[in-house]
Order: sequence, then C-alpha cells, then structure tokens
Amino acid sequence: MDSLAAAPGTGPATSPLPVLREPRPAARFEDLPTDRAVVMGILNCTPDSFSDGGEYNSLDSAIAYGLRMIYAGADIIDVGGESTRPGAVLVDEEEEQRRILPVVSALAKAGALISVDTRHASTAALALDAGAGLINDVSGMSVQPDMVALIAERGVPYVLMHSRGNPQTMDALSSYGDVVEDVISELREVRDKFFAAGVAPEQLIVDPGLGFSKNAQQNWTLLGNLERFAVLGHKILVGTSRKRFLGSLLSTAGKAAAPKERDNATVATTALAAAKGAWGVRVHDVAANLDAVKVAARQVAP
Ligand code: PMM
Repeated sequence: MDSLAAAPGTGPATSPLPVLREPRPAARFEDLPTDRAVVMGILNCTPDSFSDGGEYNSLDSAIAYGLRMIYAGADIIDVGGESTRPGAVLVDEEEEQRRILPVVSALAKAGALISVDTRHASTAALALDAGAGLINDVSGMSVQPDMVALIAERGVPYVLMHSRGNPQTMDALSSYGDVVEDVISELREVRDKFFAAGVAPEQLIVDPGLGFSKNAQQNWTLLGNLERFAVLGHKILVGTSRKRFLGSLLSTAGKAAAPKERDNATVATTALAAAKGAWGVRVHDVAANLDAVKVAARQVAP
C-alpha cells in the first residue's frame, strides 16, 4: 500500500533474512497489557507496499517490517493481503493467502501475536493454522456465514468492524439518521449473529469502522462519541491511522495532506480514542502511538 511504500526499513533487502533457529511460542491474546490501550501495527502485504522487484525480497521485506514494528513495541501485528481502501480492487482468496501466509507463519514463529485482516473464512482458517491469534474482519454488515461459523468453531478473538457494502460500494452507503446510534445498532445486529452461532461475548472486539461507509464528519462524530460504544459490552478497537479524514483536515491550499503526512494527527486521535476508553488502536507508526496510549493511560488512571 502506498502508505507503507516509503516507510523506513522497507527498501530492498540486501540479503535474505536468516532462518529462525529457535521458534518461540506466539504471544497470547490473554497476555496483552491491560493498563493501557493495545497497539496493533499495520502490515499490508499488498504488491505496492513492498515493491522492490522480487517476490522473495517482498516477502522478506514484509517480515522484516513486521519485526521492526515488534521492536517498536507493537502488541499485535495486523497482517492483510487485500487492500480495503475505498474503490480498491478485490483480490481472490488464493492470491490473498499467497501474500500473507508466509508472513503470518514467520512472525508467529518469532513470537508475535498476529491478527489477520481478512473478509474470507478460508483465509482466516489457514492463517489461524499458520499461527495467527485473532481475526480482524472489515466485512461488517456483509459478514459471511462461514466466517461466523469459523469463529464459533475455533473460539478465537474476532474484530467485528462496522461497514456497509464492500470497498467498491461503501462510499455510496454513508446515509445515516444518527450515525452513532445507527452504527451501534448495526454492530449489535451483526454481533447477535455471532452470539447465535455460539461465540462468547469476550471473543468479540467491536470497531466503528472509521472511513468505511462514513464521510469525514461522520468519522469525527464517531470518534468524539467513542465511549458510547461501551453499551455493546465489548472491547473497542479504532483505526484512524493516515485516513482520508485526517488528510482533509490537514489540507493545504485545498490539497489533502499525503498519507505519510498524517502521522502526527494520527497520534492525536490515538490519544483521544484511548482516553475515551478504546481497548486498542490500529496504526502505522507504532512507536509514536505507543507513547500516546501511555500518556492517555495516565489521564484516565485513578
Ligand atoms: N481500516 C483499514 C483496514 N482494516 N481494520 C479495523 N479493525 N479497523 C479499521 O479501521 C481498518 C481495518 C483500512 O486502513 P488501511 O488501508 O490503512 O489499512
């Protein structure tokens, strides 16, 4: 993805990564910190993210970038193989799996807690087999029944993000009465499908899905009312990192700020979200956002 293409350390690998001789048990969801919000680092394994000419180098670069985020303090690495940007072309499941499974496997063997950003139950199942610890699904209202069944069967944590339609149709689906109430009630509707399949409440993490079938003002309203999502009774995850609504906020002479120019504003939204009780934030710049959640934890601590 373009937002990662020029990130530090993602250039061509000069030599392959060494073989990991002593795999470690992957970190467990149960052991995540509870005294501050959790930081989920974004690892988009789409061709334009690590395009350095060679398949092998792309894989190595993705793994190396994941390791860098672990060194920077990420609690979870969120690995995705399909761009979910508005208008993005959907990829088939085989291609998605080819992109992400070696990365999931390598980072899990290095001891990382991995979530997999996928709308496909087949990819989710293979990723869990490869060592992933949770599934992050942006399908929202369009969640597939086989995904619901898989989460019930495997008993793993699952991020239920609000969205309408798919990346190609979602921008046209942003008509709400009260955006906060509507998103909460639609999340409840989908959540109940998981309950009906036997998923336990503590397995579910809800996410308002900023930028997914929402315009800029709706994103700000959702962020400003994040604490109201507590009514659902689940952990709350938020993704603001480098999103378009930050680009338009930071416009210069009518031109939106580029994705990589949105990191400082992302840190500010992270602090706001964490102070409003978010369980976790999904971000590109791990180190800076980790600082922000630490600051926010001091604001809300007794
Ligand atoms: N945003 C994107 C992708 N996956 N998952 C969750 N849970 N929440 C989000 O807000 C979210 C997501 C799109 O952002 P990207 O293109 O920068 O990855």
